[in-house]
Amino acid sequence: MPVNALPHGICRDCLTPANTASRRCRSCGSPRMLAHAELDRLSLAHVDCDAFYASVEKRDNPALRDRPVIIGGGKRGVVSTACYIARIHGVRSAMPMFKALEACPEAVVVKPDMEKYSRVGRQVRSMMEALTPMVEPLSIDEAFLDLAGTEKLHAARAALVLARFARQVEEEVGITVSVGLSYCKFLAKVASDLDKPRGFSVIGQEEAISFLQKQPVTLIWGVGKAFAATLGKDGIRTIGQLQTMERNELMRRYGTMGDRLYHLSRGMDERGVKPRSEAKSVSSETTFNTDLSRMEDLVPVLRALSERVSARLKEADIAGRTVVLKLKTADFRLRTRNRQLGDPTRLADRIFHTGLELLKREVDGTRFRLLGIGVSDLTDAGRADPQDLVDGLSHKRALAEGAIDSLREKFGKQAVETGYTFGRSKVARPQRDGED
Ligand code: DCP
Ligand code: MG
Repeated sequence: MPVNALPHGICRDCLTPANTASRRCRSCGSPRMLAHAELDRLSLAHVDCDAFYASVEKRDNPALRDRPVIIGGGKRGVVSTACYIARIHGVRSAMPMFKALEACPEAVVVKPDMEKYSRVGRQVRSMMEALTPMVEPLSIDEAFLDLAGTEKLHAARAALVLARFARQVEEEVGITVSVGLSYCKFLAKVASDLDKPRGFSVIGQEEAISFLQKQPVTLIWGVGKAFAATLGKDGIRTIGQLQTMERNELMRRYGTMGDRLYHLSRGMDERGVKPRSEAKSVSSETTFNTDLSRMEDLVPVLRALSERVSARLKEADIAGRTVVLKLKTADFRLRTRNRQLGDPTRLADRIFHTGLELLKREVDGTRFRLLGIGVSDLTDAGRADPQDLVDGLSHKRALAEGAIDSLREKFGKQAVETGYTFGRSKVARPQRDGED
């Protein structure tokens, strides 16, 4: 059924309910109508600011409004983001600046002002939190919101609350957002991207399967380039193909990832919105059976713990900027050492090598009963481990780590051991593990 023939609608400009199939709002004449048969029932949303850094700069300098604007440069020489005018010319995030300027020579380049963007990001977030405590930020400019159960409070259904919110952000903050509304996280996030900028897309239960059928496998969370290539080798390119495969078959081929493919391809996603105010750090530690003092005994433990921390960061799609090493001596004295990185990381290799540097200074014959490693200063993973910043060698390591991750995804955790954990000595085997 075409969207504009459906009954439950709202005008996104004047917020008047529209129960007709009209293309334009009867009240204000706006063509920005939102209509969907399930509009009354859906309450899980993903909100993402449009061309975030660029929009903030345009807001603060109206002379830039109609110009192609690129945020980036600085020491890394890559594009952080480009406004939608610059995107028409092919400019994209993470593109080297020289390429971006080849594509769009008339672009105005603005250096990023992170402090300002964080401030604006926090302002938008607090406006979300005024709607519901169920806000799960994913990064500086995006979050999931679960508005279930807030209809009474707002005297309005979720769709209207969100349309009002989008308008309020424009008026009070001076930037635009795109909203995706659905019944689950996966499709809410997909929806917010469908109609950017200033978008509002709805994916209901009814059309989920048919919508997904035509989409490429890369739409699925966790299917990156490497994994898509693996699927491609098996002849699987669309989500529709996954929809025809049995769960057992997918799990046999791709392990736990297969399970995810099975469920998400069918629009089944049970993950709830988790407000993430609590997590300040991600760490993993272990108490040894026997106290350890030698580098060769401690290093494999550090490696294994770094991998565990990294796995959890990757799982949660976050990264940390400060690496923290924790040691407890045989006489229960606690030592914590930390080092701040230039950019947040979620790579086991960077966590491990930073931890190793810190560990080297502590190993002087002292006997230790506990070793822990973690990261704090958590951020979203988007800005983690920029490829051009890491030196050539560690860039290779990062690529290798990506390859290891996809092998593990395919064959299970035990499939790949690195030189450091391989043959880890019995004495270092943890007696008790802890995480927080
Ligand atoms: N960012 C960055 N480097 C990247 C990706 C993003 O520095 N490789 C920064 C700049 C973006 C902000 O994070 O403005 C938000 O990221 P998004 O992926 O949401 O991108 P935008 O908000 O810029 O654009 P869109 O309208 O596609 O959401
Ligand atoms: Mg954005």
